[in-house]
Amino acid sequence: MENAIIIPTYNEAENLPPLVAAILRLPADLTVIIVDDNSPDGSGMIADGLAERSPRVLAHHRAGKLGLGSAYRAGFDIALRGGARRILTMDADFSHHPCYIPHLLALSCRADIVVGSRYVPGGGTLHWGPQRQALSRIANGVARLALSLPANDCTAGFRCYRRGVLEQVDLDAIRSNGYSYLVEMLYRAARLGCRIAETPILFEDRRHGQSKISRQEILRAMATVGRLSSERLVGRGWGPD
Ligand SMILES: Nc1nc2c(ncn2[C@@H]2O[C@H](COP(=O)(O)OP(=O)(O)OP(=O)(O)O)[C@@H](O)[C@H]2O)c(=O)[nH]1
Ligand SMILES: [Mg+2]
Repeated sequence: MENAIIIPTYNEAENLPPLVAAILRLPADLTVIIVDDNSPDGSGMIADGLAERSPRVLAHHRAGKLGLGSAYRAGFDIALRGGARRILTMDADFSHHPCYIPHLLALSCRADIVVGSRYVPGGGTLHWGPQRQALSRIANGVARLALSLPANDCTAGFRCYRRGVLEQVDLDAIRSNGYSYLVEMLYRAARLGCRIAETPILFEDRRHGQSKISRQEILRAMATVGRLSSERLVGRGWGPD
């Protein structure tokens, strides 16, 4: 496979078929890797059906809801083993529109990681209330400043990684599992000197189904930023011996 796109799913039965169809229509050599966590709504069976109909779709099943970070990790392993040179990640709910994929791929000629970003000129969120907008902006601002991340949207899951990034970053050392996985991945890649570029996207509200973001998840993400920033200070010799 030349390029792989990892789609983690948990209860995305209504979104998955039209999303995969839209991706397969794109003029790009893409293999879709669906990582499903035994979704109660049958997304896993739908993924199997899609994989039966197209050799460009792979379905990977896990026993239960094991978290977004480890779902990416499982997908990365499959993509790397399959020889993919570029590995994308995206949500299954159409918040990340497939129309941006060719642009992410094109930009990855110039950068190690390309982020589909809400927070660069031309990007944004559609149909979000003021509370969610504020929460996302604050979380991003805190993560970016505390960790000196070279990106405006560090919690975005719409990304294109060059293969070398996933080979260089010690994936086993990433301790976060939920949404903070995205922050930790960017942090570790930036520390290794990876070049990060952003391209604007309009992030839409999910089409069907429910969000899996919980209050607990947000607290965990804040704790991750705290852990990484103290790791950074200790690394600079500012912490205890
Ligand atoms: N395999 C797997 N996928 C997950 C898990 N948690 C979330 N996902 C998927 O990860 C993607 C992002 O999750 P969402 O619930 O859409 O979170 P969000 O996009 O931040 O929030 P909303 O857009 O408001 O729903 C979706 O495709 C989910 O189905 C998990 O534990 N395992
Ligand atoms: Mg979503």
